[in-house]
Amino acid sequence: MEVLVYGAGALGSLIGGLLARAHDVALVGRDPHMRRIRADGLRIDGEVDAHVRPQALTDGTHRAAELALVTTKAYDTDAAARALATGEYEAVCSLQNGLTEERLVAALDPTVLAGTASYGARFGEPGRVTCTGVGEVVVGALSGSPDPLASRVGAAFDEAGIETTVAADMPRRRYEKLAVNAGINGPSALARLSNGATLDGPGGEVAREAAREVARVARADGVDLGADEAVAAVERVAADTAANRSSMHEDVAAGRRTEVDGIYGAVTERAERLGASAPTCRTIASLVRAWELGEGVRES
Ligand code: KPL
Repeated sequence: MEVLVYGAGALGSLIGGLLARAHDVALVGRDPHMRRIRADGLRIDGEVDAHVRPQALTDGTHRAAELALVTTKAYDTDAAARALATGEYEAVCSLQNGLTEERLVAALDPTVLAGTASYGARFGEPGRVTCTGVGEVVVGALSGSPDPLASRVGAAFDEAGIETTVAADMPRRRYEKLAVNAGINGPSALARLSNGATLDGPGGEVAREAAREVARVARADGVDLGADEAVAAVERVAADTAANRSSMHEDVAAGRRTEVDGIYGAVTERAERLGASAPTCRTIASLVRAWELGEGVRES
């Protein structure tokens, strides 16, 4: 399959690199990472060892492929959609944090699939990415109905050695992933703790409450996600990635803008629209935004 991976951060580089073991992959990212991949290929180390040679591009406009995978930070979704709108794809699939798919649907003609990836990835140096945890990918239609395109994408991932589930319950899985991100990312970034230590310490109750709030918003949106299920998902992911730092913790440690709007903004906007309350998520969002303002990586 021809795949364009839009966003060559840690996860995009890892998934793109794994797919390149079996498919014709073009990665879109920034220099010097792209320049190094063009010169020496992409090296994957850690729990997977591979050296692959995907095409490395710094411009994703006017391309064609069967599948475009969107792996940018949530705040770069609109820019990704503008670039992808100039190309030709049969399907577009998001593997991002936050509920970004609706923004892709609004801007693009091809079918937009929802996806989640539970792989751990850390960006090392240009041309190299470390796999800190082998996970799985889940893809499916946004509507939650069985979808032949999702099955083709799932088969292509499997062919590349990536364990993949083609799910017919993506609406619930998207909210469950949002609960995991809302539970772990903000508290771990604010406390500067690993995922496991975040849940084990005083931040654990904040994390669990944030997850319960996401489950409440999901139910207000007609999606059957119980509070206990959401908390169990947070606890499971925190245990599976106990030694890892969340992506928001990495962003804060590096003095970078975070995905606060993509994750907590999505929860609080939906909560407001659907008449559900999410005060813990709102508080976490305010604290992270206050940090971003103080750091000068946010305008207002
Ligand atoms: O997706 C993640 C992230 O760090 O953004 C989790 C699941 C919380 C793993 O750390």
